Amino acid sequence: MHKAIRCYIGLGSNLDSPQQQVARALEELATLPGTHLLTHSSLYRSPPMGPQDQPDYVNAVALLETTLDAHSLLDQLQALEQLHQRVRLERWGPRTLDLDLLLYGEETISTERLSVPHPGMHERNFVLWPLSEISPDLALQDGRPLATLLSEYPIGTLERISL
Ligand code: A4P
Ligand code: MG
Repeated sequence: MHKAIRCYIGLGSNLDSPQQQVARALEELATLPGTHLLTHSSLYRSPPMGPQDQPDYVNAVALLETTLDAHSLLDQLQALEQLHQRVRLERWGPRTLDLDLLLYGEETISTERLSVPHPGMHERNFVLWPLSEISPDLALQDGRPLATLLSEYPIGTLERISL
């Protein structure tokens, strides 16, 4: 048993009723072993980053407290993706559910399966803005305050759609 660690999960979906996929995934995160869902952001809609010939995304960020180690948590996240019948086709392509481990406590992790902090998180407004809703005072590992990143990656076409 590990001590409880706070971690942030980025959720994304752009297929098969994305809003429901994300809402359901939030409920499922709350049922993971050794894990509590502390809070989550609103849901946000945004145009796709990457290939443009795919539907808009719905994104959210959840804050968990878990006794799972980071790789066990990744196993659980991938099992949830499978539950949502995610099929991996192309990089940055459409998906029913994408669960990214954004931050795991203060840890920096670099293994074949896992890069934490998630490499793209600090330059994606669909991660930064939901994150700021639940943890406005957060600073990244390199010391940069979230508030600074928000000014660099403005809300733009990201649209808050529900609580
Ligand atoms: N992996 C390594 N580190 C992590 C981590 N911190 N969290 C590995 C989760 N997984 C991590 O992931 C590939 C491998 O990354 C996994 O097997 C895991 O071992 P994947 O999700 O199957 O691959 P992918 O989704 O095709 O690539 P990637 O880079 O994860 O895509 P992203 O970065 O998730 O981007 N536009 C909008 N508006 N909103 C979105 O949410 N998402 C994407 C996908 C593209 N465009 C988007 C959005
Ligand atoms: Mg991913």
